[in-house]
Amino acid sequence: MSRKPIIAGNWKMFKTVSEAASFFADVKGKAEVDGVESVICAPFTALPSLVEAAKGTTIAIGAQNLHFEDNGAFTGEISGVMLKDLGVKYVIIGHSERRAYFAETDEIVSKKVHAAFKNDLTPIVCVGEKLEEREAGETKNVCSVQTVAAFQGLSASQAAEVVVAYEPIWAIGTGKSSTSEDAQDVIGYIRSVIAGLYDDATAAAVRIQYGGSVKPNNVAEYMGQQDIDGALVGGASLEPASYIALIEGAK
Ligand code: G2H
Repeated sequence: MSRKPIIAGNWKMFKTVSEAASFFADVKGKAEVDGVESVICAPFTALPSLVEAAKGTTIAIGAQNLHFEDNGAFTGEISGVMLKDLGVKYVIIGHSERRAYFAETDEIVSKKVHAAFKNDLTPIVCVGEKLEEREAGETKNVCSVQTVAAFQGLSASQAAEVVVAYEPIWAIGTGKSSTSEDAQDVIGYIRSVIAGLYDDATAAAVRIQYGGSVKPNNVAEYMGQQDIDGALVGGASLEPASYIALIEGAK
């Protein structure tokens, strides 16, 4: 089963509309290479203009969150219906920053994954262990629990479309990255968990990214591992030259 590599920039809470436009103008035509899917996950405010700018390019635009209801009295929230209407293709769900700072539980993550599919959005579901969990030898157990919850109630055809991002929390924005061998070990295990939930063919179709201090100079090393299909990248996705280098490095 050949899986198309996917590099997704997670801009987090960075870039105004004009900064996003300037970035896109710089990467257009350059962060587009055969055989690698290029995704920019931007703040909500920048999504309409980015979707417009990305028309006719191979760069997909993603959001970083959604509410699990389609609409309602949820002040400040954005729904899958609204993202679909904009033309957004991907949505990050369950990033560790949302789990830590916004009390997102596995149950909420599952509801959001269903809301994404209901609105034709492809979820990029984040899983990963805290430092103390790693030190306690709980990495695989934590990733298994989070993965099982995220796939809860999905059909095999939906499951095959999910993008999983394995992000060890201690490696996020710290400059400390997991070795590619360690990342492969956990990601291979996550794939085996998905095989247990469905079957080998479904698990073989799921794209699993590594995330956590990925840079242009280490992306190829991760991509060289058999189960690693791309990267979810924060800091190094914010500068055009760096983002282009990440896409080039994933070829
Ligand atoms: C992890 C990652 C992007 P960074 O959060 O999801 O950020 O690449 O800055 O570690």
